[in-house]
Amino acid sequence: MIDNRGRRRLALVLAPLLVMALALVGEAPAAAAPAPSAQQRAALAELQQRIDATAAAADNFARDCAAGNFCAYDGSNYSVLKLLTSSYSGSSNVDVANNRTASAANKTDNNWCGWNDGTITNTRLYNFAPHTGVTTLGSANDKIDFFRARAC
Ligand SMILES: [Ca+2]
Ligand SMILES: [Ca+2]
Repeated sequence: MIDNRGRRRLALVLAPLLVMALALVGEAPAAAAPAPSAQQRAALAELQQRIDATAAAADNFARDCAAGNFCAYDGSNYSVLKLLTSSYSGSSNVDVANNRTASAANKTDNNWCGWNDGTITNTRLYNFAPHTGVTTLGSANDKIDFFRARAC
């Protein structure tokens, strides 16, 4: 998985290469564009490799949870039984089987939060940041009763 801090670090690494790639594109006149040098081609190939590796890393968890979805699992490490697959981004609660979620993958651009349905007041148990996975919920294990997306 790749968290937001990892994304920022990656962005710092990729930014100079992106600037170089844009400069190469910008410098090339439309009519008499010289062929890129071997050095330029190598730089672009390296940039493409890093972009591909980033995309692969971002999807390298909970492989049965497709991009754009939030998925909740009965077992740790996205295992046993997938309890929920949802691309919902509205403001209503998203129900899930009570007291079973042990891990979850948030492959959406929104925050998702897991809530406990209390007798008098509901309690927010866990916040799932966008594009992160949680392999084990710790003290929130087997307690979540519903989720909320976005402003949760
Ligand atoms: Ca469980
Ligand atoms: Ca509960």
